[in-house]
Amino acid sequence: MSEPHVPLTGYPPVDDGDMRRRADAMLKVLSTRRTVRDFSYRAVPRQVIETAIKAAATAPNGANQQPWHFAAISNPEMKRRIREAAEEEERAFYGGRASDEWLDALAPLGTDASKPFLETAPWLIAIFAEKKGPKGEKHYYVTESVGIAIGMLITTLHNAGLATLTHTPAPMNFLREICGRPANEKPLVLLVVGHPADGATVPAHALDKKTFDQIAKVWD
Ligand code: IYR
Repeated sequence: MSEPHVPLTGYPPVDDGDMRRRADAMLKVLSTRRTVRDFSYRAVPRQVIETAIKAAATAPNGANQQPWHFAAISNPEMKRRIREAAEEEERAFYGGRASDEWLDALAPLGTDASKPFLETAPWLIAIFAEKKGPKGEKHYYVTESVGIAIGMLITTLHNAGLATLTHTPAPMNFLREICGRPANEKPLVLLVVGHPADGATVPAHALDKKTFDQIAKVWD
């Protein structure tokens, strides 16, 4: 027997013209998103971060298990510990762990093991994926679900006027310890959030986007 259902709400009729205008407007907003690595010290209200996390948690996910945890950190001592641990991993990465092919692919970004933004930016959001439930229950499509939620988090923060960086020091198990998370959770992304520094730049190659025809084919 199926579970109880309730009527669908939240989809008032929209005509094709409005639909097109709304899609165009969203594309315009998202087209200005850049991955930022130079952050300002300017504070960001806690409430904006909490709202963005609530928006992320509306994401579609496997069997409604909501297999995520968001650890939002503005505490300077925690940020310092995260920077220290991340830079240690990054020194190993840039100092030999990464293949030459990988380092060649990263060269246009100009990144290195130094991660000052982990202390400069007002907020770090560590996103954890609950690989299994707290009692070992099986979870489904965990990486997909949490990945979609992270996309919605970035979209909400960008739409609010904030810059983000998806930072993935590997391995980043230190985040589990610093944030006090249990062993069934795996850190997936460390999202750096704040305002860009005055005069921040981005790599020119980040502006090279594949054309629509390179990424899509439409049958109608
Ligand atoms: N985690 C390293 C390396 C790095 C890897 C990829 I793939 C990037 O798109 C960017 C950086 C770092 O953060 O420097």
